[in-house]
Amino acid sequence: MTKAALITGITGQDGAYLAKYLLEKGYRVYGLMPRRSSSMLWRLQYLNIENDVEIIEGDITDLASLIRAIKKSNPNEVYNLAAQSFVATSWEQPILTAQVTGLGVVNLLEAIRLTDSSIHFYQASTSEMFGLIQEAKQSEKTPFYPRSPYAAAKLYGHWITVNYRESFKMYTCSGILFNHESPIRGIEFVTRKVTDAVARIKLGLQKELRLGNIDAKRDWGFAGDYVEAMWLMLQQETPDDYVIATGRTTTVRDMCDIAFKHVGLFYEDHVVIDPKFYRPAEVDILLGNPNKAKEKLGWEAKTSLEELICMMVDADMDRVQKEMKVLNLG
Ligand code: NAP
Ligand code: G4F
Repeated sequence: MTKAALITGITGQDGAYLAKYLLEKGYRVYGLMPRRSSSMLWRLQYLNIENDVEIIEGDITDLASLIRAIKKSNPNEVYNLAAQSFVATSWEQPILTAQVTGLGVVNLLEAIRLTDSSIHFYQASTSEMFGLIQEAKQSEKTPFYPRSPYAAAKLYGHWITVNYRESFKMYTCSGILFNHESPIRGIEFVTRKVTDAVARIKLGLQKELRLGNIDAKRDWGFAGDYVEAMWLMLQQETPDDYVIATGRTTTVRDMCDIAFKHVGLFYEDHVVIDPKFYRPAEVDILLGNPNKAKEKLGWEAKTSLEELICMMVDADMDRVQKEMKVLNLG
C-alpha cells in the first residue's frame, strides 16, 4: 500500500528536498503550510514538484490545525521541519522562536498522540544544541550547552521528543543535524549569502560583501544528502536519535575562499567585516561525529564542501544572469 507522509515546513529548504525524496519513493506527500501574505512555493517550483504535493493549511502553533492536518493526510510518517530557524533572529524574537521552534514540537506530538500514536515521528533537532562545545567531536552522547534562544527552544523540542518515546512508547526520533546547505538555502544563512554575493560581484552588480565572524567554524553538508538520513531514521525497528554530519569543520573564511576562487576572484578583495553581523553569543566551532549513523543507518555524507559551494555558486550565477536578462542589464 502507498505510504503517506506529512511534512511541516515543506516550503523550507529541507521540506522541499524531503518532499522530492519521498515522492521518488512513491509516497503520497502532504505539506503543512502556514498562512503567508505571499506565495512561499518557490522551492517546490525549483525542484519541479509543486503539483505533486498536497498542501494543507495549518500552523505549528495551532493544535487544532495540526489535528485536522493529520486526520486529512492519515500519514504513516510525520516529519517536523517547521521552525523559526534563523539563529540571529532568535535574539530579536525569542518568544516567537520558543512558541514555534520549541512548543510547536509538543503541539505536533500531542496531535499525533490524540489521533494515531502509531505514526512514526521525526524531529529536526540541531547541532546548535551543542553550542559551547563540551567535546571536540560532538556525538549523541555529548552534553548540550545552547547559546541562543533558538538553540534553547530546539533543546526543549529534542527532549520532549525523547520523552514521548519513553513515556508513551511512541516511535519518535530526533535527528541532530549539523549545518546543511544547497542552492535553495535561505539567503540570510552565511553560505548562501556568500554564494549569492559572489555571483553578483562577478557579474558587476555589487562590489563588497559584509560579514560578521568569519573565524566561526561549521561542519557543512549538502541538504540533498541529509534528507535521506531523516527517512532512514523512521524505517528502523526501534526509534533512536542520530547525529548527522560530515565529520569535517571549516571556517567561514575558508568557505568564502572556495566560493570566490570558483569564479576567479579573491575574497580578501571584497569581504568587509561588519560588527552588525556579530551575535550576542557565538557558537565558535561545530564538528560532528556521524559514526552511529554510519553503523546503524548505513548513512554517510556524499557531497564534499568544495562540491557543495561550487554547486551553489553556479546556481546563483545562473539565476542572477537570468534576472539580469529580464531587466535588460546583461
Ligand atoms: P527553513 O528553510 O527556515 O524552513 C523552515 C520552515 O518552517 C519553512 O517552511 C517555514 O515557513 C516553516 N514555518 C515557520 N514558522 C511556522 C509555523 N508557525 N507553522 C508552520 N510552519 C512554519 O529551515 P531548513 O533549513 O529547511 O531546516 C528545516 C528544519 O531543520 C528546521 O526546523 C531547522 O531549525 C532544522 N535544522 C536545520 C539545519 C540546517 O542546517 N538547515 C540544521 C539543523 C536543524 P515560512 O518560510 O513560510 O515561514
Ligand atoms: O549560516 P548561519 O546563519 O548558520 P547557523 O547559525 O550555524 O545556524 C544554521 O545551522 C544550524 C545547525 O547548526 C541550524 F540549526 C540553524 O537552523 C541554521 O540552519 O551562520 C553560520 C556562522 C555563524 O557562526 C555566524 O556568526 O556564520 C557566521 N557568520 C559570519 N558572518 C554569519 C555572517 N552568519 C550569517 N548568517 N550572516 C553573516 O553575515
